[in-house]
Amino acid sequence: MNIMSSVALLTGATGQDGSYLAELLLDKGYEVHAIVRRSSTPNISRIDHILNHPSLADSFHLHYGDISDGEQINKILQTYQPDEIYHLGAQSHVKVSFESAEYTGNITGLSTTRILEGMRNVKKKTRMYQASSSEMFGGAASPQNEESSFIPRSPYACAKLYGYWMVKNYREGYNFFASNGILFNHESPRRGENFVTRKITIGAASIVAGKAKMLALGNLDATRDWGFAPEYVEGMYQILSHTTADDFVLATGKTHSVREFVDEVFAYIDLDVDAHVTVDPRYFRPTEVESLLGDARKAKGVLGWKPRVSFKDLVKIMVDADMRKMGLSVIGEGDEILAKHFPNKWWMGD
Ligand code: NAP
Ligand code: G4F
Repeated sequence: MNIMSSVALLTGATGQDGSYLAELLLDKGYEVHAIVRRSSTPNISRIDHILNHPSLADSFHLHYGDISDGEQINKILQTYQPDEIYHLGAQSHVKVSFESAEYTGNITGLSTTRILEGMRNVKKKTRMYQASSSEMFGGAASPQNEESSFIPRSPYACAKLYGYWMVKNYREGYNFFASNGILFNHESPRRGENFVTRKITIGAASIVAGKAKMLALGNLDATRDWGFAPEYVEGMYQILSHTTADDFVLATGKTHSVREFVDEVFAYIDLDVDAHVTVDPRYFRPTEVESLLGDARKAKGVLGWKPRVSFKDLVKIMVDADMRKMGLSVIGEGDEILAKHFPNKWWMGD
């Protein structure tokens, strides 16, 4: 353990964003601690490569814990006294939140209070990042920025809004350095398989591989502001490195429908959408967020944060990765985009 390193504590390190963020912080020389829940099947596939890395593994420490367990969070905070906490752990699936509303409130909402309360017992001035979400805007008019109304349209969005306000309250009430990153959708080859972008890229690759014939989706008309996840974790780091605690929207400023995402994926690998895509009402939500479009001018102006990967680029990166994972030959434009925008790529592999 290097005594001079800054210490970061992550929740959600086994997820898409947490795995990229762990790599980013380790690359910057941090000692990284992660709270990981015990599961009967392995849940560390996204961070396995870090745990086996010859030079990074020694600075990366996993601790069993659940973000429903305030006592364990307290213990870990007391023991490791982190300089920075990135609270990314959540039940993060919007559709699931309608089926598990109370659970989502507990995990996605109340966990933020557990972290903030734990911080009251830490002696040093710890900085805390809260993974807030564009879902909180819900039905608000586009484009959405830090001044927009919040009109949450799911139990998930309500839980995230609770966490958002707790962060603001502790910042004002206790002078905490606690910041909300209000992130619009961001995707990658590590995206969970039941979010729509990844479901589409895996679905298309499975059709090419002859493993599936059809891809069933829900609402194709919803639009989202989709960016590339590694750029968004860079933004998280910049938010906590800023001189003052504040709230920032991170987004690309472009919105596209689910249908456009399908069209782009299928065109890239020369598949016929009509022959393979169906709509199944099982995937509809009781209340839908029809359109999200972010205005990230504040993050650009104050932090200098600006995403480089376009919608079309994102599609190619994700399709190439899923084709490769299925042992298929790849077109390779995604690899070229990564090489162009990230010549000194700090994350490892897909
Ligand atoms: P993700 O891939 O679903 O990861 C969620 C993480 O939370 C996983 O590591 C998961 O662990 C962990 N977790 C869930 N329940 C837990 C519990 N009870 N105790 C401990 N850990 C638990 O999510 P993501 O896409 O990386 O997103 C990261 C955060 O940003 C989330 O809070 C999400 O709501 C928020 N967000 C995401 C986006 C986006 O577009 N990706 C946009 C805005 C905000 P397991 O691996 O064990 O399941
Ligand atoms: O990919 P999604 O499930 O993402 P959603 O609901 O926008 O939430 C994601 O982004 C939020 C940020 O805005 C995060 F806070 C949250 O944690 C998560 O990462 O759905 C996107 C859209 C929706 O309109 C949905 O109705 O795609 C539509 N959709 C259409 N067919 C589908 C499907 N979504 C899923 N998951 N599966 C489908 O088959």
